[in-house]
Amino acid sequence: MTLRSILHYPDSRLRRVCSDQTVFNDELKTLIDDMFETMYHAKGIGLSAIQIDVLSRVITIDVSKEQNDKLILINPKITSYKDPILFDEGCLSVPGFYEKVDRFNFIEYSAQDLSGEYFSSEATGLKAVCIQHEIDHLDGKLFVDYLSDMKRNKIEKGLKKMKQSGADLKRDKNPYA
Ligand code: QAP
Ligand code: CO
Repeated sequence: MTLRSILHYPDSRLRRVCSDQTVFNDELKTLIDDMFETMYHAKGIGLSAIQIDVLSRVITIDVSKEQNDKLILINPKITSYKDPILFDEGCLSVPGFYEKVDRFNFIEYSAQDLSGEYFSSEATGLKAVCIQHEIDHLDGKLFVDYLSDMKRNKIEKGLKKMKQSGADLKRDKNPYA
């Protein structure tokens, strides 16, 4: 297992569109192991491969407190949305910043698993929002795109200052937020 480094907004590499994952081999298993390790280490609940600079439609999620409820989504698609909700969201690529985003509280989705098998399921609340957030990443989209120019600029400036100062981007509270 290897910790991978996470790209940070406004890195343009986060703006690319990811390709379908078409091979289900040991290399994919290693990628997913590394993604969980990287995500857990950073105290995240969701990570998309593009955030570690891999351009495949691969997502790891675990919204449990105990970090023992792994969900792997490969080539996921949301098939229905219900119940609009305003949800306070963050992102491992935007450390220290949280803002409210328009999402849906219930979704149905389908995806492939580690062996390439198709499955369908549904999700509510935090898990549903996390899936919507992570699928956005696969299309080069970030939660900051939903915010006002003012809020987005504030976040960009804050992250820049933080990088200049060499502050620990993993910290829960960003002094520049
Ligand atoms: C997406 O984000 C998400 O700023 C996943 O200092 C987040 O795992 C969906 C994190 C919230 C729904 C609600 C962020 C960790 C983790 C930070 C994450 C930080 C440390 C974000
Ligand atoms: Co994110």
